[in-house]
Amino acid sequence: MPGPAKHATVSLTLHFHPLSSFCHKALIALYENGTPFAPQIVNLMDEAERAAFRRLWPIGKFPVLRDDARGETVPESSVLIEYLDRHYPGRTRFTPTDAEDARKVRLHDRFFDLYIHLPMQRIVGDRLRPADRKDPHGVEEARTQIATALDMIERGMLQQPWAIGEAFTLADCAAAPSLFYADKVMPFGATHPHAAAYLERLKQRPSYARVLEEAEPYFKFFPQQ
Ligand SMILES: N[C@@H](CCC(=O)N[C@@H](CS)C(=O)NCC(=O)O)C(=O)O
Repeated sequence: MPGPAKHATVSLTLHFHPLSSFCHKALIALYENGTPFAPQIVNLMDEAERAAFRRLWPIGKFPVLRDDARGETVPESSVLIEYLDRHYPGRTRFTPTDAEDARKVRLHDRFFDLYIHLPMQRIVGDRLRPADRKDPHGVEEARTQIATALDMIERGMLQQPWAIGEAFTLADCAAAPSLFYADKVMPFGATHPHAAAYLERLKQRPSYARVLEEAEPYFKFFPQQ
């Protein structure tokens, strides 16, 4: 189980699932700074758990962070990470204080979410559809989108370790799960060596290595085809 055991002083609860890519993004941020939190795995296949989760966040998508100390419910991975940075800061700062640097970080965060992560989800989602409800055109569009984005990453990662330079930021939290799962549906090691080396660095990062280790027992549920 990720995170420390729940005790009286832990005000943060993360509602998540270990296989969920957007939850990986939030977990990376929590593990980067050793932020104490109580992990709450949500099984969306269970009607009661799904209903309880939707009472917290009617959109029904995780991760969602509940902060009892501040009386806040914080959905949306990017917003959640900025919330942690503001109210529970640690050694790794996810959004730079300089406004121009922060703009670059947010642009890269949007880039990874919108042009790698969401199309990757679309491809995986199609694998879960019934045979007569497939969307080959949508999958083709998603593949083209990912290919374009990978070309951009390949050029961008020529000379720097992390998404916007020397510092690990929100953008890298977004990059890790999106590239990890994109590589599963559209392996890019042979075509995009710099993007692949970046993914390897992300996987070696202790925070993401821990997320992946904890997700390991669940990977058998990932649809391979
Ligand atoms: N924009 C959201 C996306 C979250 C999202 O898509 N979560 C997926 C798991 S990776 C989910 O909850 N899927 C369950 C569902 O849609 O029923 C974020 O950044 O947190």
